[in-house]
Amino acid sequence: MPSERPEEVIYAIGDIHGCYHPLISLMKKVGKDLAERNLTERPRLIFLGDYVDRGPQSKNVIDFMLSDELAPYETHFLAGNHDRFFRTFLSHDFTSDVKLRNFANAWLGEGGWTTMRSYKVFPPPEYSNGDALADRKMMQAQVPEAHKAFLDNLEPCYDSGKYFFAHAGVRPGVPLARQVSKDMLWIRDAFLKSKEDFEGRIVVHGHTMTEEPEVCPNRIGIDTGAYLTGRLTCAVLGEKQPRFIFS
Ligand SMILES: [Mn+2]
Repeated sequence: MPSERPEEVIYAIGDIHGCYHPLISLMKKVGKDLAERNLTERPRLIFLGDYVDRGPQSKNVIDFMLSDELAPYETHFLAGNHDRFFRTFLSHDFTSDVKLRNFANAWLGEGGWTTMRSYKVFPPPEYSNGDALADRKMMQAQVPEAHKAFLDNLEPCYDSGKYFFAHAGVRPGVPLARQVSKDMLWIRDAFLKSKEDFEGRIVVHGHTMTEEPEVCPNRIGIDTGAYLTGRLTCAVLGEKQPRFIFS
């Protein structure tokens, strides 16, 4: 259900992908932006998912999400497709070693090896035998319980009433209340090319990289490819026009 609260300000941050230093730099600037305001309540801070993979410091990024640094904000942590890869590798009940291996190799190909290394597990370029099982056991031992709980508790979306936040976007033609996780984690062209009015909401998303934040009538994309560019983006919403803060 949409929240009925006045929207003084909402900060939304795109795909972090293990880029801890850009995250720290960005959060300092967001903190300064917040200090310059006179808000009557804690502002909302929405993370659009993809905390892990590709960049070097996934573990530090999740530590930061669990730290007191975020106390000034009402936080909402959305799930990204990469966070789902990580959680599945850790805890899915694979029915055979081959299925685990195939999944592990798919995750390695998506940059999962950087996440494993950040937890001090060092996978081969590709699994060919029972090694995936051994590495999974090591990861299960190395990843703190609080990190597992963080992955388990990620939200699929957040609806502020004026904005609808989801990692990848939404499926056109489907009511917002009936969107499914698979679309909100993975969708690209069908959403990106859509001119649909999404029940009056502007959909705020990451997942698909653009050089600059992309502001359309029905959506705002803020994945500026931090792991390639070092540039992490925060959208500042709730004023007349969206604004952006960069790391
Ligand atoms: Mn991503």
